[in-house]
Amino acid sequence: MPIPDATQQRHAELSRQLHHHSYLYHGLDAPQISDAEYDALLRELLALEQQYPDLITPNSPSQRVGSTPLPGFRQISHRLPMLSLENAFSVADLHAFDARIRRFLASDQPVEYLCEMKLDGVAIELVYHAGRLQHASTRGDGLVGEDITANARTLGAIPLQLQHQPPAYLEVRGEVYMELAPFRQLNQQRREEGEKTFANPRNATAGSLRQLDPRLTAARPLTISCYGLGEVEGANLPTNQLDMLQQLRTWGLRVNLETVFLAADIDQVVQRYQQLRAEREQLPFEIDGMVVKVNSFGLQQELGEKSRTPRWAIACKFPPRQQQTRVESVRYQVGRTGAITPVANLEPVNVSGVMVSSASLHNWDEIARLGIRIGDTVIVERAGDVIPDVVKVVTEKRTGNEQPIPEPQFCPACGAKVVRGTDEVVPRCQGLDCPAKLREALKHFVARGAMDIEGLGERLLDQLLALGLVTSIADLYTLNKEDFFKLERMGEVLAEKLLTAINNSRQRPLEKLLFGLGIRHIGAHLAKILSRKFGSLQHLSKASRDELLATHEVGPQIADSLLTFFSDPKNLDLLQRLNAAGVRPETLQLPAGDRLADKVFVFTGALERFSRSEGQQMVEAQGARASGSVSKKTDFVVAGPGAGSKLARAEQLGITILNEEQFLQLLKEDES
Ligand code: JCF
Repeated sequence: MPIPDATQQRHAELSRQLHHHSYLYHGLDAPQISDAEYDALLRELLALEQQYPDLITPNSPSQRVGSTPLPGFRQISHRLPMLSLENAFSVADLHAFDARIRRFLASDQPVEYLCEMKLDGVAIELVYHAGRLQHASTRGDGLVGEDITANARTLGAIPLQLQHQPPAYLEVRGEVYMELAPFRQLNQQRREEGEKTFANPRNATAGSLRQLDPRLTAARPLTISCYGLGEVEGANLPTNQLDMLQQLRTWGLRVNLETVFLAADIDQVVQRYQQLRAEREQLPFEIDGMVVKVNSFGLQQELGEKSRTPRWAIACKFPPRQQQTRVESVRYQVGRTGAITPVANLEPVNVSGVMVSSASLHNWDEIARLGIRIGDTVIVERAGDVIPDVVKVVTEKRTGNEQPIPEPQFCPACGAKVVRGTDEVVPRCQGLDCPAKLREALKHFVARGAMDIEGLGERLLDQLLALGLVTSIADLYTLNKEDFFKLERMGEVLAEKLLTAINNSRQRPLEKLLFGLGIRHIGAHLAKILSRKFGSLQHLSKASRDELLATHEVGPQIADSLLTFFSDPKNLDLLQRLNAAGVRPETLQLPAGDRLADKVFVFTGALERFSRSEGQQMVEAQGARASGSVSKKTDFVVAGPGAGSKLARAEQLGITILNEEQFLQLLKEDES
């Protein structure tokens, strides 16, 4: 289908604007438009590309969402080896580094160094042809890495298009990493959905970049900071490291420029190192040291390289945030789903400024892997997550009196039997009225992201539980002022506030309630998908396994979890009680016939009665979806004049084809 000139121009203009605003946001941390305005531009671009798929290029701003999964990663050779850095571990090592350099240069002048934070992530190389992203690869062994181009394209912080006269050919190196707050959030979400958590942000980053399905990478909060060059053609390069970093930023690449420090001599390097060690605890991301580079490219060239490391740079590592301490005992924590997690009670120890007195042992596989016993001396480490980890047992310190960590047979909170399924790594409490499960379920229910009952924190919940005022989630909605007055330090104003907050939660959207119920594997994201599709708890609770499985992103594990939840009389009773207490989430009105629910529509050709995005809104309002391409999964193709390849493909596959008139008629019938 020929693309009208005006459309092509508009598409180019939208691409330009989106690339530019992405650069302002990610590259400069200085957005000039709101997220909503950005989304509006992006949606307009997506609509054009849906109409004219030929507009889609690999570097279109639309491609951030991730393309289709890969069968595997190809290998890519780096034109110039990606060097690693030699390590220094002390101030003495830094002085030795400086002395070696001055000896090599036969110089008695001080050498100027650039100090950068050493980010703890994954090193990658980006290749740009004429300013357009061509390839991205991991460092690998330094000579050959893996082609992660499709995944790299999903990172907002990696420009798809460079700005301001980029070179004809540019290889740039940087560190991909994840900040601590999104890392903790990601782990929290994985815990909620019953998935394994990541040990630290670096593992989370590596795991995210190695996804074969780029759409999964797109959902991970990754960013990058660039720090070096590979081969470059067609540009006059700056003459030192600092100016080079500045140049990279001008081209649109993300550089942590604010944290680099230009040191006039090695003494200033040492000062900066001490300073950074202290600042480390306050940073929003993990660093494991400081990189020191001879600033002048001329001197760098003179110094050259050893086999795999440059002579002109060194990584001065920070001591790991580890300490030795002793496991005094083990306690068992009961989670919302009854999962019992072993936690080590430690002899309190200061780990680089933070007192640590317990560490999660995660599960019995982990206990077996580490071989931990009660009484053992262990190394604990703070590795990004809030709770520290035990990294190893100091077996040399064993006395012979250490005791194995027993797997509980009964729930520590309610005494009910616990059961560990064949493929599970933790036992679960089977008690129907376990107070620990109830406590965690309540905490989850009232939390932000769920029913968001402000002010009702852990301390108040514990008192409500202790006084027997709440024995089920539904009891929250029958509390009155007198009940609250029984709690410590409760006054008129606070009681009123809490009652209002509880009352306000009665009308939360369905997705919040569904998430708040804490059904296994149903995190916030799936709760949204399910509430869009089914519209009400009634519909969802009556859905068959096939109907559930026909839902976008719902697999057997999730379908079975929902079926189990809705077949338990206790849960049905809870829903009944919530309903009786006036908890009536806003629900979407699904058409009576429901014929269009989850059907897939493709719009093609020049539509005259409505725009593509209006068409999309119309079908989504009826629980259906719009897609950009025709496949076996397509139910209807709505074709306007001039429809081409998509129409042909639909005919080939025997898909129902509608003109605009027929489409509008279909929607109308469904509403009646
Ligand atoms: O932040 C880092 N992890 C980092 C690694 C920073 C640098 O400036 C590096 C590096 C690895 C090699 N520079 C080289 C040459």
